[in-house]
Amino acid sequence: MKIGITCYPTYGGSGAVATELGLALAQRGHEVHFVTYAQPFRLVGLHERVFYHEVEMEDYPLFEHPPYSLALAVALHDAARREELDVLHMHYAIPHAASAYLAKQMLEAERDIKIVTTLHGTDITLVGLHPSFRAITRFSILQSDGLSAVSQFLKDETVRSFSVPEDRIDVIPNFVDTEVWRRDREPCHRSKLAPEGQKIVMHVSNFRPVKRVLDVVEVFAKIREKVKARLVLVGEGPDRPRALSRAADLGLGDDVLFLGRHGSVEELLSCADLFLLPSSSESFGLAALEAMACGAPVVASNAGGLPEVIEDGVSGYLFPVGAIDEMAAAGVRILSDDAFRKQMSLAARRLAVERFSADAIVPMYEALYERVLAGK
Ligand code: GMT
Repeated sequence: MKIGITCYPTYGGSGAVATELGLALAQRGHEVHFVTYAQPFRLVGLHERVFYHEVEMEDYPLFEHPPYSLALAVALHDAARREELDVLHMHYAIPHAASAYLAKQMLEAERDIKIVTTLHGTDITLVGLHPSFRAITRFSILQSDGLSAVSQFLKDETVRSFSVPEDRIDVIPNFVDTEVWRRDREPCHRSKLAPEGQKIVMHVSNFRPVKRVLDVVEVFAKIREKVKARLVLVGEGPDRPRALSRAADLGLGDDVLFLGRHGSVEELLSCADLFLLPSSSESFGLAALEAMACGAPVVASNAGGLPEVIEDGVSGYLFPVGAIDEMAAAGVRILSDDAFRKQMSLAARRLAVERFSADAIVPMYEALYERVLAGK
């Protein structure tokens, strides 16, 4: 098959999954064309059957808000015609599904190109619900030939909030490359991250309010009262200054390390002893899955699709949003008992490999493409 993929190319789980999917599909013999405004951040190196088309934007003084959705529609239309694409696979509904719909209409006289849209999270639970987007989000979802959601939670939310018929949405969970995301990779940064042999607590996100990074700092402060540990924060975003200042107020000093954005998160996660994800909402929690694949137990909130990823008491612990004391107590339990931590680490890795490997998940997308191409 020839597949066009559009995603947000900068940091973020949906762009990461879309890129990993494209690479995995190319490895399985398909031709993949990324159509995005910048090179997807996980698309590094040269890969057979993988191509990148940049969306060109005209910078015209009249455009206070340049119409990216239209430029994307044209780029999708052009790529589809030139490369004879079979399927346009849109990751994150807004505005990608609407742009793909326009491209499909522009091509209509020649042929019927199929659109698959994967719903990722706030396109359904937050942004898509805003009155300025709701109608177009629903319309473009319903116009897609195939739909997938990354968790049952997200499917249910889409059915509830947008009245999309249940049988129109497949649940296809996110996946990880378990060869890349694994424990004890070389180079291992343990000695740099925790030079005095401290336990390593990690959090990776885009530091948006939904991630509750202040809770990460509060939980860590309580853990540190009982266990010699360091908190490694990876990523960048609006709540970073608040987290920094809270860490300073709590007197955490050098025990909190802000690394900012990092190109090889797998190298860092492979030496994490505990991962924290206390988000207020999370349709899936790709970062938690990546941590599990790296053998890090996860303490997270019992929100959204996280219970579909983390098995409570097996690969980590789940608590109500904001339950800082309980999260800290679970963290202390994991970090202060080596045998118990090892057991949880192995279970986390096993779950990631058994349920969320590329081999388990990519065929589900292939089946979805085949179904829409067959007009079913
Ligand atoms: O929807 C978003 O907030 C952005 C999106 C992203 O690009 O990071 O995150 C969502 O998609 C990820 C990949 O499927 C999921 O792992 C995240 O849980 C989800 N974020 C939220 O639901 C808040």
